[in-house]
Amino acid sequence: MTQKLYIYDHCPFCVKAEMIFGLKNLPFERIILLNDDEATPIGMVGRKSLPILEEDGRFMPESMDIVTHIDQQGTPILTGTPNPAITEWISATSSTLYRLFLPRAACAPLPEFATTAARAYFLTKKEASTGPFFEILKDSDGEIGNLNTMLKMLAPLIRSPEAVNGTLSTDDIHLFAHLHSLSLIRGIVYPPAVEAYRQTLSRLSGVGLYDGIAA
Ligand SMILES: N[C@@H](CCC(=O)N[C@@H](CS)C(=O)NCC(=O)O)C(=O)O
Repeated sequence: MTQKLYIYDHCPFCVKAEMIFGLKNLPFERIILLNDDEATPIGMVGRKSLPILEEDGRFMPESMDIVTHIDQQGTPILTGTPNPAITEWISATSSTLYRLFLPRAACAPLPEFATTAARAYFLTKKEASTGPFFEILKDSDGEIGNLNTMLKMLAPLIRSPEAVNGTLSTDDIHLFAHLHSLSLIRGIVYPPAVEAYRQTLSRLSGVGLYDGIAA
């Protein structure tokens, strides 16, 4: 049985679902939808939201439901206890991260934006909540500086480059997805422990970082 995962490349929730396949070395078919394709996800699960897992003709939405479901195939690997400090760090950095991330994603050479209509759909939808991307991009040095300060606080929380708390847990799914989005932002400085962690998790999960296209 080949499991199909419908995703957008830039989507942090989709990264979470992809990670569990890579971490467990399980094969899956990676299907990237155009961002303005509403019919496909709505036809599958009744709403336009990815990721969606297709298994035996059945469809499962919700990234962490997919992670749990796939982790339960064979021997589970996300056995570590989460650390509330990681959740706090993620939530303290989320709004700045996504404010800086969305305008950069809108310009990035990603397959979900392969048509002008798909890219315009994303831009229009996201600008409606963030305000004009032009304003965000005009002056992001201060916010990048704040994220760099926060990364210095993350470094001592990383117990091992292979698992933030020493043993793989759902914290690794959430934290790496967050760092994956961050990798699209140029000017971010990774302390050595954070750099070792994000490179190792990228290798172990098979999810590439955006360093090469950071803007
Ligand atoms: N709770 C959902 C959230 C998924 C989600 O928000 N996906 C976004 C992409 S990052 C989406 O599909 N949005 C549709 C749209 O913006 O058109 C999950 O964890 O899977």
